Amino acid sequence: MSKRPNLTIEAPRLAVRLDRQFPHGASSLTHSASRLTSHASRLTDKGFTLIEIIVILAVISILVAILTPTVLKFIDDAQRSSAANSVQVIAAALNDLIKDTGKFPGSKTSKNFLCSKNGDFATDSTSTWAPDNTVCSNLFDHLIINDPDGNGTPDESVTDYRTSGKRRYRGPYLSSIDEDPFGNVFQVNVSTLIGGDKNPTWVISAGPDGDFQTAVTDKELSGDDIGIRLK
Ligand SMILES: [Ca+2]
Ligand SMILES: [Ca+2]
Repeated sequence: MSKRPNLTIEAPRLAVRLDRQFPHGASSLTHSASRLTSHASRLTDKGFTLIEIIVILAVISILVAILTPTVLKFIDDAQRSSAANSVQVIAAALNDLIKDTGKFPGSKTSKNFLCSKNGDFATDSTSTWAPDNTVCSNLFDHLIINDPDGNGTPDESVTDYRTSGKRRYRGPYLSSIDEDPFGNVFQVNVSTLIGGDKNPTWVISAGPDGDFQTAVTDKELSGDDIGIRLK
């Protein structure tokens, strides 16, 4: 059986505790209410800031979703434009080399292709391009230094382009040759310049997809390949 509280004794005790809690009566209660309101206001402020952040993040996400395709297309266009410019520059330099020396680069090397020094070898759906350096003479050795035999000794009178006479090597024809903008080597099917070969001679990049769709014997470009014909 529970013990009932003695109200006669508890009432004065409660009065004493209230006096201790609110010693200034109504003014103290008003002050306490004000503090509660302030605290609530701060909480509201924090909640509003959070909402603002969420809204900003949502706006940023929408902008990224809208702008990303545009930016990617801009980058792709810039890379394709760079590759198109590079094949033209390499082709012009090869024409200058041929005009100066009176020699086709293919006649100065036993390899069927010229390839830029840096970069990976693109995959090749046509199976007609150089798969690796074993069949590539370095464009660097023709257009930047006079060492088409690639033995590391430029300007050799017999194996390299002539260095004297009216028809002689007047390079360098370029300051540098990098890989294409997609990380692969530029290729030139240079053997087609000699021996009355009827096939076209391409200076070519495999393009953004890193795969050749244009065969060595094709007269027109295919896929996203980027190239220019020397003949
Ligand atoms: Ca040499
Ligand atoms: Ca391609």
